[in-house]
Amino acid sequence: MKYKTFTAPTYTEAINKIKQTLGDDVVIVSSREIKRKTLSSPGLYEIVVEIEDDKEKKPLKTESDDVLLKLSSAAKEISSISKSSLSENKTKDIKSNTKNDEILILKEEISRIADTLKYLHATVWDITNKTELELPPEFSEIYALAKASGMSSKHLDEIMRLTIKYMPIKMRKNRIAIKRYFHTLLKKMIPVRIEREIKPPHKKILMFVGPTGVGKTTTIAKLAARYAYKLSSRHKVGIITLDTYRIGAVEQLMTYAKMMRLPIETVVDPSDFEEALNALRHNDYILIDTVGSSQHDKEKIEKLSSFLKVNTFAEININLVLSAITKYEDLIDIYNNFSILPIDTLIFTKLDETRSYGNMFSLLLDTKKPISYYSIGQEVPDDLMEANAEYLLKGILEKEFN
Ligand SMILES: Nc1nc2c(ncn2[C@@H]2O[C@H](COP(=O)(O)OP(=O)(O)O)[C@@H](O)[C@H]2O)c(=O)[nH]1
Ligand SMILES: [Mg+2]
Repeated sequence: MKYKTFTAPTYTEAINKIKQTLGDDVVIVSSREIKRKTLSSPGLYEIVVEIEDDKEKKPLKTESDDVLLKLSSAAKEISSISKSSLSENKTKDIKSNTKNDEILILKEEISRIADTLKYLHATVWDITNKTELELPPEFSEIYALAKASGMSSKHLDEIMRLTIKYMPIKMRKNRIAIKRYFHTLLKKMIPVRIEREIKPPHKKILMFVGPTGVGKTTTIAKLAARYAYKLSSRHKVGIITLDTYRIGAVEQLMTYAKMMRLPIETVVDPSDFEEALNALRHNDYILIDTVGSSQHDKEKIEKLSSFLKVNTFAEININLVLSAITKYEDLIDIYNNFSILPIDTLIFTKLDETRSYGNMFSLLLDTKKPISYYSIGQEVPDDLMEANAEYLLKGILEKEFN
């Protein structure tokens, strides 16, 4: 233990000096007035404090100090554990039973510390967004995985907070139980729209909207094939394309329609649209492709809403198509801009191009809209699957999947 002397004209000033240099947590050994203040000269106070050897070098505590401190104390723990296990090896007269027990305890302890280090490693890179969330080490692997999956920090922290609050204490020490708990919790949070095959005379009109290039046209081709040929019973499927702006867009869908021998109508304005719907009214499913638009192109999105005002024989179901490789903030931006249309369902595409699905999970949590399908590749018609929560969870909680 070392001592340090502080002097100042008053007792309060001396204390302030100590606080500034060493912080609040100091032990005062002695204090005395060396020189009394007079009219012509200031006084002099002396305070002696006890200091730890390395305390003086770190007067101001920052968040990164905090993380590093935790890191170093975890490292200290590791070294003391390995030391004690070494000295244990040297002691020959310990009963083997006790030894095995102790080794088990040590193993558990080391894995707990490894967890802490993993978590700290994840947070060191994230100091600017660091929250006050105190995370038990057993949660660190899940936290790091979910964070890396692109889930929003807001959601992740809240889920962690609630879990820590409500999870039974006994369960918290078991990492497998924690993982299972999370799996079940997140699964419950994912809204899925189960595919229901329609039965005549019911009809379904599905419109697909979303940014350019996400895979609307490809998904429509896959769905047309699915409804017409792949479900338990075959359905009559018609296609309408409103995507007449982009060169090649109509041809793309025309080619698919021709191959599948499905009727297709092209439409420019709302009055054509009503006609096209009527022309295809004998179909069970009518799939409508739209012009892709940037989420900032309000005019094009508003034009789409004018198509929704026409009279139809069945409600038009709006599917917002989004790509899995879009980050959460952009997904939200896209959703908000398209939400001038009455969005019913979400479809995610390009799940084959990433292994991080947390962004989609967060969007679902924010919008509460159900997902209906995943597009998992470019192959028409095969690379399409019905949405399910398990599939999304792989890209959030499974290390091997990433
Ligand atoms: N890897 C991958 N590519 C896809 C998927 N869906 C569509 N694509 C590709 O994305 C590109 C744009 O698709 P398109 O259907 O024309 O997009 P649209 O502008 O939204 O109609 C094409 O090259 C598609 O083959 C998918 O699930 N995975
Ligand atoms: Mg298209």
